[in-house]
Amino acid sequence: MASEKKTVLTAAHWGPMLVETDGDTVFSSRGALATPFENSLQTAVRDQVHSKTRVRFPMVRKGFLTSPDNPRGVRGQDEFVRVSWDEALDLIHAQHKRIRESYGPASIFAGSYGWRSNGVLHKAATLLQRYMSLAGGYTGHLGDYSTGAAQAIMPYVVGGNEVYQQQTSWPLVLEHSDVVVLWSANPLNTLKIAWNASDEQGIPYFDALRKSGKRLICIDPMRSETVDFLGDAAEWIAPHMGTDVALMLGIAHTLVENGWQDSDFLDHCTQGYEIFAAYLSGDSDGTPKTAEWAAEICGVPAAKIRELAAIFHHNTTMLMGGWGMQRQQFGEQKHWMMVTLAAMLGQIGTPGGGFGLSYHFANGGNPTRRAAVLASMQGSVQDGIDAVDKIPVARIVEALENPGAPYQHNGMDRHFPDIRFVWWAGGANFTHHQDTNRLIRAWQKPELVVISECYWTAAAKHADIVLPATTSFERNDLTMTGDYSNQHLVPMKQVVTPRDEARDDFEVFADLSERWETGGRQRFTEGKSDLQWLETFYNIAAQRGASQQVTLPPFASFWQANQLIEMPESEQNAQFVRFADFRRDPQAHPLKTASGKIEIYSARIASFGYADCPAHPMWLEPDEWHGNAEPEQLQVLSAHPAHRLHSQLSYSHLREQYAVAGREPITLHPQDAAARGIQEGDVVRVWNQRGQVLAGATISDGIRPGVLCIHEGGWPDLDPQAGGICKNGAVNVLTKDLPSSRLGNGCAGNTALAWVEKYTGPALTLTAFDPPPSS
Ligand SMILES: Nc1nc2c(c(=O)[nH]1)N[C@H]1C(S)=C(S)[C@@H](COP(=O)(O)OP(=O)(O)OC[C@H]3O[C@@H](n4cnc5c(=O)[nH]c(N)nc54)[C@H](O)[C@@H]3O)O[C@H]1N2
Ligand SMILES: Nc1nc2c(c(=O)[nH]1)N[C@H]1C(S)=C(S)[C@@H](COP(=O)(O)OP(=O)(O)OC[C@H]3O[C@@H](n4cnc5c(=O)[nH]c(N)nc54)[C@H](O)[C@@H]3O)O[C@H]1N2
Ligand SMILES: [Mo]
Repeated sequence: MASEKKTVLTAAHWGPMLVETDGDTVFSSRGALATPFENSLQTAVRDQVHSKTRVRFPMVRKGFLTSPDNPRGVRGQDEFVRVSWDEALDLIHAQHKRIRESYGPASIFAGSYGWRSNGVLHKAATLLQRYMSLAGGYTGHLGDYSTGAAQAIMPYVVGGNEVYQQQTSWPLVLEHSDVVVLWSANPLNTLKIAWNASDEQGIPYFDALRKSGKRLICIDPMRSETVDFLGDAAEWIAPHMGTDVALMLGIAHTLVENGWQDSDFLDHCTQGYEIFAAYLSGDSDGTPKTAEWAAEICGVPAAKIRELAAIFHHNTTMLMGGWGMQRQQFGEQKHWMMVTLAAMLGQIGTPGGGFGLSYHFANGGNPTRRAAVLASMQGSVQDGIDAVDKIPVARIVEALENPGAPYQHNGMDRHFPDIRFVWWAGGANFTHHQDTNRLIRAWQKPELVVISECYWTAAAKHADIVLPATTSFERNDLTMTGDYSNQHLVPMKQVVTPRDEARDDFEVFADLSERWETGGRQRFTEGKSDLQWLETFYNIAAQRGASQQVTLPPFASFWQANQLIEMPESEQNAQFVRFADFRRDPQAHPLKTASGKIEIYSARIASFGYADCPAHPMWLEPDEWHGNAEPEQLQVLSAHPAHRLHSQLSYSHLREQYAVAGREPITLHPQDAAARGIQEGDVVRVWNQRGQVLAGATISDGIRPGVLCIHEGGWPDLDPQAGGICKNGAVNVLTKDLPSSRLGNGCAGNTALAWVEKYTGPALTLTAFDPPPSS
């Protein structure tokens, strides 16, 4: 029941927020931390809670409900029928049991990748896996869509994944770096969020950089929001998409031409440079990787490439690598070559020099605090059975298509499981996966698809059973801010009562566990309510804090107070330099690589014999790129969006800030637009052999000619009556579903070509955010 207005403190991936509510209706929301840089995502709580796109009741696809053992109809084209929670859970339980007993635990895919909502208790996929561990195991996933290539290659090269590790601290970068290069990174967008809640310190550091007078260079086919933010302080260099390895090789070759490579560092701290050097000079393959050679491939003039080599060599240079360029075919080569270039410059392990792969994500480089760090819910119950098999996360469609087939992953011979039951909770796989039409075909194969969702996403519309989930504003939780900094501990108190029949994933899986003979609610919940779990996680934080001289108040008074706790700074951590010990004494502080050194050549990788991931960084021509485009084809860039997190918040008022002609915007260079008779605001059709979408034209010289950008995260809205065209502009309808390589099997969403024309067909009404037909 509505009562007095109050302000509740909570948090999302996009930071701590204050929400105005009467306990039933959300009126407004805003950031809770003092920062001069407004984060648009923080204004959408009202829409998140009250959206017409919410799933209101448990729903079952009609053709499934009529005969659950032998379903009729086509997923995605059927009506839905409202059922009670008990009916829905009984139905799931009976089918789950049948499938598990017939085909075993590996036939149940609960890998369920996705960004869910932030919080240490209500972790949707983790709770799903906890239930499945109690039921006897499941197939899980390996890696992620974000850094599938980089996180696979980096352990061979530098002994850790680098992408999720703390960076040389920002105060040192601001003090010591002369040159900062943002290579395929757009922090102004990507720092709006973190895996936990954002600590919101990242953009102020980039602001300080902008005002520092240092030389700033952005290498990106698109003039990103970051380039605009840095303004005159930065130079924008726009290579063809997917050609960064060639560009880096051209720089590396110039270093050698001038005798600028740091032989001392290469001798002491790296392994296999000579083999790479023979490739660089052309001794091993007959092609010297000169600046001129590189210019031909990447489209950056040779003189500029030589200039970059000189700038990097003569200055303390920090190469900040983002991840868009590794979400590509041969993505592994990108950061391997970047580390190789940094090694040749010889500045790795110095304050302000070297490379960093997480300055653009979760505010890497914001120094780690002395902190009381929260514990969080685990994905298995005591004596449960965890994942019995795992598939590389972005190979899900290949797995559905080829049950039992052999495949290679990171040096391992593996076989795809025979998946019969898919449950997704907390992910939007119909927007996040490549080649949507191929996904839709493969998606017909399982016997049962269950989706737990707050909203009618395309995945929900293609399910058999849809369970309405609460948003994080309808339940109690806790979070830290800063994936690296641990800057704050934040209460996430329930803001409003759950809408309609939405329930917490936690309660749903507890109820299903009660139906399982090995389970019982008791085994799933360990006899604890939500608040008792939160108190447990908080008390573990208090113990962890005690060892760092951080004292927390008792849980009850903390929970009552509706205030966040800021952790004290650590002077020592503010001086953190990545690889400093290794640089000082590589013998005493070896890296966790095969040789203990930075591997520019990897004997392990050589032993795998992968043509798509050779044993040292190498330029390889992608299947689809500028160099083999058919006439009129453009390269498809699917960068991460400014005003949402992937598909999350797509339905909110923030859409007004970017939608063009009511659809996802497509950025085209004036030359490419003019050649096609396209004007600002036109509806255009974008297509290739895999599918077609409508999008709204934005014409800008802020993109390299020959490249189009449609941001990832648009909701698919395929119209079977109109040739299957996507009316909203979901970019993954166009992208190719191929692995980065057999090493990482990462997402390669940024490797694709497509044609564009002005759309002249009948007007098609957007239905992406409408619930499906139901009875
Ligand atoms: N072409 C192309 N494709 C890409 C990318 C790209 O660059 N280009 N980027 C890739 C990357 S890096 C990533 S990380 C993925 C992102 O893919 P996802 O992480 O799958 O994307 P989200 O939109 O964040 O999906 C989260 C879903 O969880 C739901 N949800 C939120 N809270 C809860 C909850 O409490 N319970 C339940 N049951 N559900 C909840 C939301 O409504 C939403 O639908 O996309 C990938 N796809
Ligand atoms: N606001 C917001 N923030 C987010 C997200 C979001 O959806 N919205 N997603 C979060 C997640 S899960 C992740 S993984 C990170 C993603 O972080 P990133 O992967 O770094 O983000 P992207 O936008 O995919 O790519 C960064 C930049 O690389 C450029 N780029 C693409 N291809 C190439 C290329 O071939 N060469 C070069 N030089 N540049 C290229 C793009 O134009 C873009 O400006 O962001 C996180 N932060
Ligand atoms: Mo990601």
